[in-house]
Amino acid sequence: SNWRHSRPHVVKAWWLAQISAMAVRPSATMRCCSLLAAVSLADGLRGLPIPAALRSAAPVASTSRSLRTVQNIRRTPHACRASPVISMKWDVQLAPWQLEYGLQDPSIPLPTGALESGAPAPFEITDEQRARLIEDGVVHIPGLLNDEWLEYLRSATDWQVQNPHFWSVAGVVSGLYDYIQRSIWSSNSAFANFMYYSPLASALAGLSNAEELRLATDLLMVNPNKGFKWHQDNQNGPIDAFGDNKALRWWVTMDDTPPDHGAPVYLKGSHRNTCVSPDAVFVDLEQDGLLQYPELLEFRPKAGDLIVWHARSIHKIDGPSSADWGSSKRRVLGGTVALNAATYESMGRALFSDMGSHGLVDGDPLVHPLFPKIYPKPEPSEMAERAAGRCTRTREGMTRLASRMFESAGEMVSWTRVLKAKEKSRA
Ligand SMILES: O=C(O)CCC(=O)C(=O)O
Repeated sequence: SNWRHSRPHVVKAWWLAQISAMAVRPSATMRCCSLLAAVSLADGLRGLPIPAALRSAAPVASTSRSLRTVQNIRRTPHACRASPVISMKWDVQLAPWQLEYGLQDPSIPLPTGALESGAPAPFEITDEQRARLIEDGVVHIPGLLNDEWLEYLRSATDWQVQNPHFWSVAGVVSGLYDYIQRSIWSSNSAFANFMYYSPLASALAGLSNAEELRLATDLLMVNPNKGFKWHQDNQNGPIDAFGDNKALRWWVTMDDTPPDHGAPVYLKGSHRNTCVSPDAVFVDLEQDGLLQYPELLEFRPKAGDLIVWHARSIHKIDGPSSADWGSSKRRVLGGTVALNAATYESMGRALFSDMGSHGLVDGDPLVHPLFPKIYPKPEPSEMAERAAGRCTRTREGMTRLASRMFESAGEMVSWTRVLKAKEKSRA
């Protein structure tokens, strides 16, 4: 029984050691990349279906208040802030022999009629909602998912957590989330079907008046233990997501927001800022000139709600003060869609959703099964590529990512040197 208790910690320590080795030794990194590529190509074990989770829908609320109020709240001392212990409370099994490496199919039945329609379910967007997105840079759409779709997405998520994929390891080991996995549409057919048939794509098209949408990236995020401080989004896939009318960020929650944490908060109008560098992720409101956007939009979405925003909108989510969601759940599927005739624009960036082989170069039309069309309807040939396991990470794609990460690490080092030299000369 001692082993049973200590096993998760041993496995976690083992993965941490692997990841640290990758970070500090370039040669080891390259070796790991080859290993990761090899296992990503392997067609692994299949998982088994798990019964659906329970649903609880509730009414909607969102509030707007001033930055000053929220800054005061943030300054309130938190109980137990020190040394939070992240438990593997969902008992995510990360032992290498318990992971899935290839395609996964939980065989969860789709809501009635979804498959037959061959297209996303309809969803009406109002003029007021469209105007809010343009004006504020963010909009809350209550009730995107009906009971059937909500239960479907919850079942898919719970199944995924109980059948973790190899690609979730780094995120789960970090403890930032209880479970986190990017490009989940490509490995798990339940999430692919959600993208093809749920009302999500119709809502996004309605908000942007787009005629065509492609999925540029997605991310399953379960329980953000430490929250996510003020930031803009720059992992949007190989597209120009900061451009005008080029992309939309989206976020569908499967759980009600708790009363005192977990609420997405946005700086109203901050999508128009010109002071935050496109490379930045986290921002400092004062130093980055963002106090000119003093109005906060704080949303308290309910299960099944959607939030949509511009990638430049500055936002955050505060985790619980204990940095641990305990037994409660906060399951979210989020991502970015490219609008209309988008082009492939990697711009030399290290992009976590661009780890496959596609032959596209900057400026090419973004037409490839790795960035699947989801509106007005999915493309059967692209769906077949995914189902055959060919929308996956490859050695070429991972080497591309690794080399770009090294390049940006090199840039960062030389930039820090320049900064230090400047500071010295000033002193
Ligand atoms: O929901 C979360 O955990 C973080 C969401 C977020 O800030 C984002 O997707 O940019």
